[in-house]
Amino acid sequence: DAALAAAAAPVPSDSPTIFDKIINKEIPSNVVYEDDKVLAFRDINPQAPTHIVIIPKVKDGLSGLSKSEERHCEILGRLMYTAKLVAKQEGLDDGFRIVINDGPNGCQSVYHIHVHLLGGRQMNWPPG
Ligand code: DGP
Repeated sequence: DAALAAAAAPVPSDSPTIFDKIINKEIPSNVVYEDDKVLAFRDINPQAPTHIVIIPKVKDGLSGLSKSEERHCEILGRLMYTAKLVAKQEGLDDGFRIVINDGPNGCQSVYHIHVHLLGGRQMNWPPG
């Protein structure tokens, strides 16, 4: 029936996510950087002493990096550059790591593109 079909349907990748609520301040977050294009806030489940999530305020189809198109190059660069700004702001002068998880194999859980900024401890390679 219709309800069952709806339940079984895959979530459209451009559906709103929890990050829209964070952008709209409908749910609180610990914002460390914000401008007209991007928002950076502390991860709710930190994997390092510093763990910040950096997102575009407008998703524009970017549920994940795998959905990016050439028009997204500017915002993708902005996300990277913001990681550098926030790393400096957080005093990560001995280095840091940025991560973009994509899709099920990448362990992506929120389908609104985001860059993880991790620092404050020695990172390992290869990552898990
Ligand atoms: P990923 O697994 O790459 O999709 O990362 C999503 C991250 O978002 C994950 O590390 C936890 C974080 N996160 C999810 N929900 C919330 C939230 O409501 N608040 C904050 N601050 N972080 C969240």
